[in-house]
Amino acid sequence: MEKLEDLKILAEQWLHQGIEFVQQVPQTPLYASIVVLLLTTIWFLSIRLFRRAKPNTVLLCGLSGSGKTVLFYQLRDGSSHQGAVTSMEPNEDTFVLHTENTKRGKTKPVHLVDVPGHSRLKSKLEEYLPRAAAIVFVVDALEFLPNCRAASEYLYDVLTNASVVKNKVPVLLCCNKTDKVTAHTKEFIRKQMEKEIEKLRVSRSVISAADITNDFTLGIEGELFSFSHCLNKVTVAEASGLTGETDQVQDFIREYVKP
Ligand SMILES: Nc1nc2c(ncn2[C@@H]2O[C@H](COP(=O)(O)OP(=O)(O)OP(=O)(O)O)[C@@H](O)[C@H]2O)c(=O)[nH]1
Ligand SMILES: [Mg+2]
Repeated sequence: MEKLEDLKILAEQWLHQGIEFVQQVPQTPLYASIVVLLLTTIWFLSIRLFRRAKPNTVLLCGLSGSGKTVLFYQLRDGSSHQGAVTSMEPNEDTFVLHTENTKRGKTKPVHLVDVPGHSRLKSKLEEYLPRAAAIVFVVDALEFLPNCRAASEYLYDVLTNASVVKNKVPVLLCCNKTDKVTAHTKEFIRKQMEKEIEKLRVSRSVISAADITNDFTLGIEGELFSFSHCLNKVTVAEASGLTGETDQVQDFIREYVKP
């Protein structure tokens, strides 16, 4: 009888130990799976948020009269809205590029901002630069030589802007108005502007020595300036906003604002 009692106690002890074991063992994987589930959810959510936050702002900038407003309407509506006057306010809109309207499938809208070239509105450009995913710097290829210095100074300011350097914002040097045979080629414009920026680099470093701060210095010390020395990618293209030859501009926009 006593033996039977002992056996009963032993069985009860085993049962208790078994229950404790069963309670302990499955809990570890349970916690682990909850943590894994939570982490995966956070990961997926952050990917979604990150994707949504990706900038889609493209800036059109350059001297007054270079053809930014005409280009803006050409990209949006497929027409040039002839008779554009000097813009006094930034012109901005979010849209799917006109040539993509007929395409099936997803096309991400682009937030395009045409920043007037008037010198009084320069502060406006500084407001938009930190938000830019890409910059189209428009140059008048017809009236290029008389404007070469001013255009190079403007481009120098863009390329040395703190947020442009920090975010490595890609820049397209868009040689516009190539519908006219007298327009300069993009190679000529690139070389002339590199030479002009080289001069500015030297003169501005002298000014900087007198304690006027420049955001950043451009190029490689001891070497003649070339756009390929910039930390951000600078490419050159030809376009005609007036006749709608904007393929290279659209390709550039789509490279940085993925459909
Ligand atoms: N031939 C030719 N003329 C153009 C082209 N694009 C613009 N123009 C002309 O250039 C002039 C200036 O064009 P806008 O688009 O107003 O110039 P903008 O860069 O917006 O100038 P701001 O607003 O003052 O900064 C207009 O008379 C246009 O008709 C082009 O591709 N070819
Ligand atoms: Mg304009």
